[in-house]
Amino acid sequence: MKLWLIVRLTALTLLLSAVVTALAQASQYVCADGTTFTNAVTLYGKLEPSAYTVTALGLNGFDPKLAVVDEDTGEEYACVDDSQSAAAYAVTLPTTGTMTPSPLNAQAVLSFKNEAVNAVFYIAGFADAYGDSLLVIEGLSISGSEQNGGDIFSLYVTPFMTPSATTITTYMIGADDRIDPVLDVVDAELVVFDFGDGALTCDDSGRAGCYGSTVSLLGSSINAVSSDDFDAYIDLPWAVVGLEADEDGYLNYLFRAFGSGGAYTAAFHFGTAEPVAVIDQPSSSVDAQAIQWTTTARAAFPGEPGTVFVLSCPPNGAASSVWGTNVYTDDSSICTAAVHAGVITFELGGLLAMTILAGQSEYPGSARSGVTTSQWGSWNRSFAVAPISGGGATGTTK
Ligand SMILES: [Ca+2]
Ligand SMILES: [Ca+2]
Repeated sequence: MKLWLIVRLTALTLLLSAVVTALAQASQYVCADGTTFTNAVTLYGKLEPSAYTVTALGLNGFDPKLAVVDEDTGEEYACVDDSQSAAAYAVTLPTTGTMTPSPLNAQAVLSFKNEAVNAVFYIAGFADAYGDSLLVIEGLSISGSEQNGGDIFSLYVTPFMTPSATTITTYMIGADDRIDPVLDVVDAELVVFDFGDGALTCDDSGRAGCYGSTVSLLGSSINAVSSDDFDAYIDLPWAVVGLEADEDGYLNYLFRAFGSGGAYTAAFHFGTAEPVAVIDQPSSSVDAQAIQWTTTARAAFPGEPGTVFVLSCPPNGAASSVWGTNVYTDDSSICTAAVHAGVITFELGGLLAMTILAGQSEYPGSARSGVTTSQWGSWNRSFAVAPISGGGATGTTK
């Protein structure tokens, strides 16, 4: 298990020389029948010999499709869009509410008889649409005590997930009377992350010992499985996702249990949205608008969410106030936020692409690239920044 994870992380370092491009390429898959997954959300996990049911459900009308592929051999186990078998699938979870049964759900039944499989799960929208979905894997189990490890699933965080208003929430629901689930977000050494606002672990949601703000899962359910208040979930703020993903691009979840283990269901709730602009052209040909280090989006750049501005910060800048991480309040200094995001430097300034985004419910602060940003609660408009090739000292991705 641990070895497999290290292999995964090692493979990723090969991609880091061209982060944005590599991420975009890695999120695509074409099925044997020609079905194309563009801007797919990708999940990796090891499946022991057993039977599994994998279901991708859409929220708010999102129409998901699902492919499951063998990471080692490339064998395609499933490529499905609308599955009659999942049309009546019922889910009630804190972050999804009670989901409306839908014939648009995609479902694959898998069976591995002899040896474990390193599976890759691709989830994308019909006609490349963006939206919210829930991926459910039934048939999983933990054997032995927690000291004997657990199951690792790695979610690949792609650029088009970052601007989504939906946080990434992962559930571990006990499927028998024995198991007491425990869920962690870990690094390559299986050490639980802690960015200073609490370890990324959850034993029983709604109680102390569970990261962030959660409620009990008693009353929740997935398909035929009713949840109880020993079950766990972790709802990650975007800032935490960004901090972790900057290091390796993956969110690595460790599903484990206290005591003797047992059967469980894993579920991942995530959303996708239009990517933050990455403009690929020489800096000399970019028509950028010059701004100052104190300039804010609120004061200088009206526009609807999705509007992109190409801007230029002068050299020898000084920090001004910024709230948030990756996604910033619109009254933050644009240039300072770009330094924090690693797009430009104070010394050299440089070019950046700013995308206006919708309001967020939370803007966590963090210290990065010599800039410490502040935390803020709900704010009605925000922005993200992205590099322009050739534009800044540290923003170049080529
Ligand atoms: Ca579908
Ligand atoms: Ca528990």
